[in-house]
Amino acid sequence: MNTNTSIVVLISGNGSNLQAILDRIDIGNLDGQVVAVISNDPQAYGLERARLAGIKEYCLDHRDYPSREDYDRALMKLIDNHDAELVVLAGFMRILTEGFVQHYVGRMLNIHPSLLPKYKGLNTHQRAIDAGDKEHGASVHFVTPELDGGPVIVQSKVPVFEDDTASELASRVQEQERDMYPLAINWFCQNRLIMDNNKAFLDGVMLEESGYASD
Ligand code: NHR
Ligand code: GAR
Repeated sequence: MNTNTSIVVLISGNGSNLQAILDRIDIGNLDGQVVAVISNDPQAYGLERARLAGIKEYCLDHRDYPSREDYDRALMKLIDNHDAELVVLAGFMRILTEGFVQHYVGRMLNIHPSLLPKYKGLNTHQRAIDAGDKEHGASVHFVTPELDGGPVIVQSKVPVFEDDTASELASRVQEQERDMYPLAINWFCQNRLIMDNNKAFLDGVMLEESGYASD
């Protein structure tokens, strides 16, 4: 069943996750439509990707707003103008205020480049290398007011090699992201994925701390 969920994607940079989502929709493997792409950074290449795909793209530069509250209010208005049913953070680099998050709670997802609960926040690849971790990865989670603290939906692991640089490790992680994010988004669009009581449920089954089918 094609539910054709309306999705707004928030980006700050390259937009390779955005591209993976658009590609998956194109080939008919994701039951949603991206109705708008919004970046906080005018330089974001992801805006060009949206343009090329014929999707409405907006830049809402946080530097034009006096406070986070003002910025988030404008962002919320823009998103709600598109009747978004799902908000997808795809490399979005601004922390969102509690009021904003509450407005979308249960219908906002993020992909974070670490095996949560490890390495919340920024610079995750270097932190995994510095800690001598043998494995690293990415997590898709529901966004809650606690930064990178919402319930995990799915994780994917990659090995860390001894001579890895942060950018080599980031590329390995991003290869996994391209598959796992569209997968989780599709679950949401098919009404199979919900958040209740700060827990994620897939097909009515509560997901464990590390998400779906992780080892
Ligand atoms: N907001 C809330 N309330 N909860 C989450 O879980 C969020 C969120 C906003 C963004 C993505 C997150 C990530 O996956 C995300 C999750 C930005 C920062 C950050 O420190 C941290 C985590 C994430 C995104 N941003 C700086 C800030 O002052 C700016 C950094 C920059 O511009 O380079 O907002 O990692
Ligand atoms: C991705 O690796 C994503 O996990 C990470 O940024 C990259 C964005 O790539 N997200 C964060 O660090 C969020 N703070 P993309 O712009 O090519 O999708």
